[in-house]
Amino acid sequence: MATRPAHQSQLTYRNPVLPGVHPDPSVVRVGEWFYLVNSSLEMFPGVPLYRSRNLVHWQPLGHVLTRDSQLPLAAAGPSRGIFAPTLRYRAGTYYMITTNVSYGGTFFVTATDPAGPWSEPIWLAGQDGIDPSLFFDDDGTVYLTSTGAGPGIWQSQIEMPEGKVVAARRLIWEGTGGRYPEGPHLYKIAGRYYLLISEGGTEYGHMVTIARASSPWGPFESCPQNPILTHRNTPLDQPIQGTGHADLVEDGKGGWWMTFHAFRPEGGYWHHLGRETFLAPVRWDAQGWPVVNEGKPIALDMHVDAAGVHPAPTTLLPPVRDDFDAPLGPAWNFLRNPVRSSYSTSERSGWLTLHGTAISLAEEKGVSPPFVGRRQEHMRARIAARIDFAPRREGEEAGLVLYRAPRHRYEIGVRLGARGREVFVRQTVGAYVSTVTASAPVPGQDPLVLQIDSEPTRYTFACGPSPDTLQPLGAAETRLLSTEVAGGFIGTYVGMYARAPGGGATPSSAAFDWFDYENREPVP
Ligand code: 6LW
Repeated sequence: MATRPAHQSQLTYRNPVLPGVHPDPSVVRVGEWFYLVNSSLEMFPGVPLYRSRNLVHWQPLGHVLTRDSQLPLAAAGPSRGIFAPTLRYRAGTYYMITTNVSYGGTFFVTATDPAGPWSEPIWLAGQDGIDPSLFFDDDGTVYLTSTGAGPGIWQSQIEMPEGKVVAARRLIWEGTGGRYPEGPHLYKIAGRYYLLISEGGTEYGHMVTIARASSPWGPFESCPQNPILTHRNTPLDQPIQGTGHADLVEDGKGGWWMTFHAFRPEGGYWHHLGRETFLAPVRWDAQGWPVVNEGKPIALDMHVDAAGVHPAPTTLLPPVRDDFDAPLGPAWNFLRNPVRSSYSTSERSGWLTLHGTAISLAEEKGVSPPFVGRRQEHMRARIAARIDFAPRREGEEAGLVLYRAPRHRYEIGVRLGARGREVFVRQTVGAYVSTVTASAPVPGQDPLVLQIDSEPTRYTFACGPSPDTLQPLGAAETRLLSTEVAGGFIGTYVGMYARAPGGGATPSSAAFDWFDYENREPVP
């Protein structure tokens, strides 16, 4: 059993280590690098991939699923598509296994360089269930562990490279009695097989439990301290809730760590940024069971003994402004499979051009509206864009959107009103309410700056000819974009959109000069 070396040092870091919607993290170490993936649901490209030298500062490497052939999302409604992935490495090959719950089910892809290219999917027909994980035993045997035919954790033995099933699936552990045993990962640690899972559902009752056995098939003995991580009984003023869906990693220097997701409610039982990736230290006790964060609740500001990681920051803060001088970087996502002809960074050099179509943000599936967005990662942020848009027809509009779901979104956009061009704020909350809550004339054709100021419980909107001449356009509640209101598994995105419902004539296109995303969290 690995123990911490005596020469420990203090590591101070801030949770979440990947803020904004980064659910179901899975982590692997290869040499000096850690790699981490998350679920991406209905967003394209799929499965964001990060690397780090210290588990705290993560650098985006792009996405695992970058081609339509790997990621058919047409049928993916809100919060469907790609569920929890697992990332593993074996003998020069990286494996990412996940489930497209909207098409095809469970599949894996491989790469020799995690930055890609990744292979075409190898579909595992008949492997129903979610949250697949791979474990490569020392003798080369490959186990596929997931949810399955009934409650509990199921496992089969497969053979690479094609994932052929060589030992049929069977139930290996039912968990400790919590609902939805899921998110399993099997490890061999100090000669024993450990099965880490989550139970209780991905809400306030979420928890992480563990069991061990001398064989990968069990019988599994539950850890007497289960759940080894949960915030289900912490007071609501505890800023972190819903801790679950974990993975374990050894840092190469004797230290162990757990990545998991959790969420941060604001103003009551509401969280609008989705499930975010957190990090906690793990110690093994004298009986060989893992102790997460010394059994204490997880904090936003962590102070831990850490010999194995380098506390010095290794990543630079991403720039505030995207000038669209280059093709869109890895922060940007589309809804389902994008219609490529709707987007261009070359048509007008230094601008992002969006060609509106009849497809609106209200569409649930089957089509992809012109939308390009990024995660809202911070409770406090300034989001702004300079837009050149002179609509010629009624119904055409373009602007910024806070997008949580087709029926849960706020737009600050530009359109033709009864008396000419106007800027408006529209709040869509549920199936029956979609209201313009503010509008103001913006005559002429000059470019405009649209801005959203985000605070923990409120967004405020503003518009003007330049960033220092903005006029307010009212406010909206963050909680109406929360998981508790909107449902689903994703978090809030902020992006640019365009719409042009009229068929036939060439629609007015919208061009964005720049997009700012400025983190305004207080510096600790
Ligand atoms: C994921 C499941 C879960 O597959 O949420 O928190 C699902 N747990 O394990 C989708 O993100």
